[in-house]
Amino acid sequence: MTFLERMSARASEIDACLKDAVSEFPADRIRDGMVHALSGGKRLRGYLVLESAALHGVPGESAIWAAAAVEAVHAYSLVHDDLPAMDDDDMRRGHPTVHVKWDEATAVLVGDALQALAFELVALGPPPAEVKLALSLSLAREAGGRELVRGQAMDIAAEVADTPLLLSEIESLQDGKTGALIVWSCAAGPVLAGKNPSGMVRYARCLGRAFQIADDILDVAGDESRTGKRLRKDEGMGKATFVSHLGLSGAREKARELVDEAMAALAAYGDGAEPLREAARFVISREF
Ligand code: GRG
Repeated sequence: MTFLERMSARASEIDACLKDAVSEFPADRIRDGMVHALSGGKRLRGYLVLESAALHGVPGESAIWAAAAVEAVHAYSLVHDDLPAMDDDDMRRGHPTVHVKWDEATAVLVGDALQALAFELVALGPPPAEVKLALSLSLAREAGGRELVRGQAMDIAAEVADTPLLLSEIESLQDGKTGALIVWSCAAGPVLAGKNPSGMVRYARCLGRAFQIADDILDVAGDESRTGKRLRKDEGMGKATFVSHLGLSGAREKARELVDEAMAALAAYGDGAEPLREAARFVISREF
């Protein structure tokens, strides 16, 4: 099976879990918006949950809830990021964004509902209560004002800053905006297994940074029909990125170094970590 086939098989499992969860909501426009926002996407974060879980001997039926949960948080963050008050995008995953298809109030509420759904999913899963508590606490920390929201706020502030951000500030911004959910996803496997997550966290930090650099490169050199979202926006919006700092070839080189570091973090895990190695190769070669 190729990596893309494996990621797509994992995506089908995650989609089934999300579909079941959302089908229990009242049939209204918020539910329609949730279904819309959850449709499509690579499910890379959910894939990382399921593969880090498999690597630690956790069965798929225990890990699927966490995989669906992180995809619900990710979908919420995209809906809110697309709002006119943030990145102001009209296309996501090849379809109109939620506020374009409905309106801004609906998009705010759909995002709110998706974020709450994530914690419901973690709580509903079969793992022992203390494991679910650890997952909820870490998800609240990664998705909240310490990480994801902090990174997004820095990203918005950088657009109007008088001086360009330092490279270390760009890293901090991106570790929050992009890295936090990737770190949570990779740590979920060892947390579910009651093991130490530090090796997975090391891998995830490098993967998250490489993933974001690839995203910045796609903004400059990608194809909208492949990414399903608008490109060539970063420069006009004054975004602080690795490409704005290092140029295209410098950013590509940096992404390759990060993937090497991610691979080194997996060295102790043996052959079972191959699906995670493939994810690292994918993040910098991807066209979507
Ligand atoms: C609103 C608190 C808040 C945060 C928003 C999602 C986000 C943070 C910003 C979107 C812009 C951006 C470049 C985010 C970095 C993460 C990223 C590259 C998201 C897209 O992830 P993919 O490519 O998307 O995995 P799919 O659609 O495949 O799930």
